[in-house]
Amino acid sequence: MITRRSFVAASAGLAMSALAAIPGHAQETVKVGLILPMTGPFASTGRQVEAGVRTYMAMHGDTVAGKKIELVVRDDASTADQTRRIAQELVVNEGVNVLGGFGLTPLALAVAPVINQAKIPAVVMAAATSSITEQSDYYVRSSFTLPQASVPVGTWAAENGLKRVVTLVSDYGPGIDAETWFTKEFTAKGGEIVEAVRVPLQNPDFAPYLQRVRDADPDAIFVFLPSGVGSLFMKQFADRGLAEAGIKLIATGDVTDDDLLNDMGQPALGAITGHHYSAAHDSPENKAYVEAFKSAHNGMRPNFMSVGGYDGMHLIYAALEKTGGDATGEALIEAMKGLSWTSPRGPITIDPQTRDIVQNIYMREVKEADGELYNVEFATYEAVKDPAKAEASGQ
Ligand code: VNL
Repeated sequence: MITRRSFVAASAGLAMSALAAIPGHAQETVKVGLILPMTGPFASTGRQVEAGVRTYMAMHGDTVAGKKIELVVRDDASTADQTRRIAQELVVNEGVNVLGGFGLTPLALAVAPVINQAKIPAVVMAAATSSITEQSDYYVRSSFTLPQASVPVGTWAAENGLKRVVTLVSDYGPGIDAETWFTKEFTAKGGEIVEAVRVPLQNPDFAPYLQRVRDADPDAIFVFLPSGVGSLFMKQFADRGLAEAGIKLIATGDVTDDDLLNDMGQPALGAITGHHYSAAHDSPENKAYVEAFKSAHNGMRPNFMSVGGYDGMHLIYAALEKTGGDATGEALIEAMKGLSWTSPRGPITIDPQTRDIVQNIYMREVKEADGELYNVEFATYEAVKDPAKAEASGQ
């Protein structure tokens, strides 16, 4: 006997399965949840990543494989507890298909339990400690790693007459990575580390450390500081007279961040850095990117964080195209592995084994052109894999 209640239940079930049978119907929209520091000391990173993502969507539209891409942006104020809480909320209440963003390493690491449970990809667009992508099979990276950027600086330093170097890094994941991998490469090629200084991530005062560096009288100082902190360092570097003392500044490009470089002024001139992106990179893809980015963002200059956002969005679009619009987590993460494309930074690939990015690292010098400061590229190390993982997998 068919009761009214069971009839209603049966037709509701039928309606549900009928909907599911229409290809893509229940999934017309693919939701991308971006979690970024939009306030606090690392707000410039949030602003740049979001602007890179939005520039990608402005240049490539908001429909992929028949799906409309919807962006949800949330501020975690650089607090890992918030990152995790927001990730949970985005998965449960918003039903996001992909997470992205993550301005600093501890913020990226905070979402591992969430993505493991939800089985959805987290595109690491900014954070850059090598080991992040090893903490879950659902991480994939569009930024860079510190070992990847630091080894070429070590090679360059050893091959260009620098013998005695002091290292100075922020005392957390990416800083330790930078110190470890620069040192490994530089000492293997005959260089000597005179002193290794680690400064706190929060509110660093460089003056006392810089006095010590000056006293040690090295040929150069190798520096890693997260994006946003370089201006203060540059000012104290100049105030302490290190350049006049003949101490050369070498660094990863985080220190001469394109967003802040013009404000650093004269003291930054001549700094030698290794990195994956410069606003001055000479390619048609980059010219188009810089122009679109600036015109949509009041003339703001894109930095390396912005291309992490831009390419992270490309990764999501290209994966959706490859799956024919299937936005389930497993399908997307599988589709992301091995993708290659030409970014504004140059050619890049997602290593299918590690889900980490393989890219060129450029050596650059800060120079003045048309009244502005730029990181001008002068040498290229091609298709650099994250060296920390190449070693782990015996490559
Ligand atoms: C990190 C690495 C953050 C490089 C950065 O800027 C950076 C990180 C905020 O992994 O925490 O430039």
